[in-house]
Amino acid sequence: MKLCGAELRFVSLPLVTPFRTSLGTQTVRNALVLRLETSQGEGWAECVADDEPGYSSEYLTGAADVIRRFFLPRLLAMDELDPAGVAVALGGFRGHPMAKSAVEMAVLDASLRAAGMGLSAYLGGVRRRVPVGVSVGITDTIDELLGLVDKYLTAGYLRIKLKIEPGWDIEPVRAVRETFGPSVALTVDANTAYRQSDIRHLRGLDEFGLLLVEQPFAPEDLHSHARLATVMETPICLDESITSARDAATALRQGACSIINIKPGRVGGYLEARRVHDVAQAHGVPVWCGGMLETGLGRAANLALASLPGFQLPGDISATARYFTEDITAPFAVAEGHIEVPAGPGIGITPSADFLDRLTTSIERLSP
Ligand code: OSB
Ligand code: MG
Repeated sequence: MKLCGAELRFVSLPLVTPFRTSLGTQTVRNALVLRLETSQGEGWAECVADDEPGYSSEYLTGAADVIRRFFLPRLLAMDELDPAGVAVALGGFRGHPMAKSAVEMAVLDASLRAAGMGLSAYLGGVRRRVPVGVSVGITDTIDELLGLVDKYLTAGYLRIKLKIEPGWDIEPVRAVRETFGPSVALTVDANTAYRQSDIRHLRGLDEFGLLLVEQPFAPEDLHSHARLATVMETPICLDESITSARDAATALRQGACSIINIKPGRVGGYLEARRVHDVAQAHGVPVWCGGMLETGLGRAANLALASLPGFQLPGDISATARYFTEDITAPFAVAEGHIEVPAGPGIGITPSADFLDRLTTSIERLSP
C-alpha cells in the first residue's frame, strides 16, 4: 500500500454536560480527524489529544503539527506501507503517542478496508458486543451527582466511575453507595490528584467496596502506587502511568497495580494496546478500555479493541448521547449495558459527510 495524500481536519463537538476532573473542566470536544488516501482506498482516524497538555504532554494543535511536519512526510515517502510498519517508520521520533496512534489507526483502517476485514477480527476479538460503563465528572453538589448516576444506571450502564480529587472523594462515594446500594459496580478515578501523604486518607475508600481506584498518584510514581497497594484492599488500576507494554510489565512486576486501563492513544496505537493486553493476560491481570471523550471514529476502534478476551471489565465507552447531541458518525447506543462492535471492514464506520461539514472548523490537505 502506498500513501498518496492526507486530510487533517479539526472538528468541534459541544459536550452535553461539562466534564470536570481533577485536571480541569471541558465543555467541548475539539478533535483532529485524519483521512488518508492510499493506493488501496481511504482510511479514517481521530487523534485523542486534548486542547491543553493536562492529561498528558500532548495537545491537539501540537499533535496536528507533528503529524503534518514529520509523520506524514515520512510515510508519504515510503513505497510500501502497512499497519505494523507505521510504528517502525515513526520510531525515530520520540514521544507523541497520541499523534502516532492516530496515524497508525488510519493506516489500519485503510488496509483492513481494502482486505475486507474488521478491526476486531484483526486484533483477535472474541465478542460481538462489549460491556460498558460511564465516567461521571465532578459536580458542584452531591445532589447533582446523584441525579447523573441515577440517569446512567437507568440507561443500563454496568459500571459507574466517579472522578475524585482531594475534597471530593469520601463523601460523594458514600452518597452514591448509600443511594444506589451495594450491587452497583463502582470505581473512582483521581487523574493523579493525590500524593503519597494521602495514603491514609485513600484507605478510607476501602469501606465502599469499589472495583478499583484509578491512578491516584503521578504518572511516574509507581512506588507510591505499590505502597498503596500493600495497605489498601481496593485494587489499584493505572491509566496515565502505562504508556507501553514495557511499562505495563514494569508496573506489574513492582506491584504498582493489579488492573490496567488501556487507551490506544496513550500507548501509541492499537497494536501496542494489544501488546499491553497480552502482557496483562500473561500476568493474569484484567484490563479494560479507557476513553478520551472520543468521536464515533475513536469509539468504533475502541469497541474493536475491547472485544479482546482480556478486557474483563466494562469500558469507558459510553453511548454517543452521553457525550454529544451530534457526532461525525452514526450514533452508538447502549442496550442491556452493552455496545455492539461495528461489524464492517476496517474500524467499521465512516464519518457522514453532512455531519463532518457541519462540525468542521478547519481543513488542510497534504500531498507528496
Ligand atoms: O482519566 O480516564 C480518564 C477523559 C479524558 C481524559 C482522561 C480520562 C477521561 C475519562 C472519560 O474518564 C472516559 C470517556 O471517554 O468516557
Ligand atoms: Mg483515567
